[in-house]
Amino acid sequence: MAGTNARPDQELLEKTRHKVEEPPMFRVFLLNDDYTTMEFVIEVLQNVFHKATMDATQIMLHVHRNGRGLAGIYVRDIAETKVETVKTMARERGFPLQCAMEKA
Ligand code: TYC
Repeated sequence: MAGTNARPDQELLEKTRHKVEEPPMFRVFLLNDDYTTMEFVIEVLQNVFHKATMDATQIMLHVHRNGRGLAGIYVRDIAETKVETVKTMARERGFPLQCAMEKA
């Protein structure tokens, strides 16, 4: 029965294509505090968010001066894991560094 379908293949493909949606994205922020060292924040931005040293330094200084700063934008699962990783690393080192996520 191949080729007897009333709907042409191209039409099927186009209808399918419209159904593809991007996943919701989440912004992950670092928050400023008075006790976490600048070196540790840079280390977090390099190791967890894969920032180059200069970018990590700029983001850390932005957080220090403005209260919070964007570390990255990810799908929900990845964002949640980054937030947990930062909190665990900070706790292990005795720093109060806070990390939060919000829908982009
Ligand atoms: N404010 C901290 C200090 O002066 C540095 C700091 C920067 C802490 C960014 C947290 O997310 C942060 N040592």
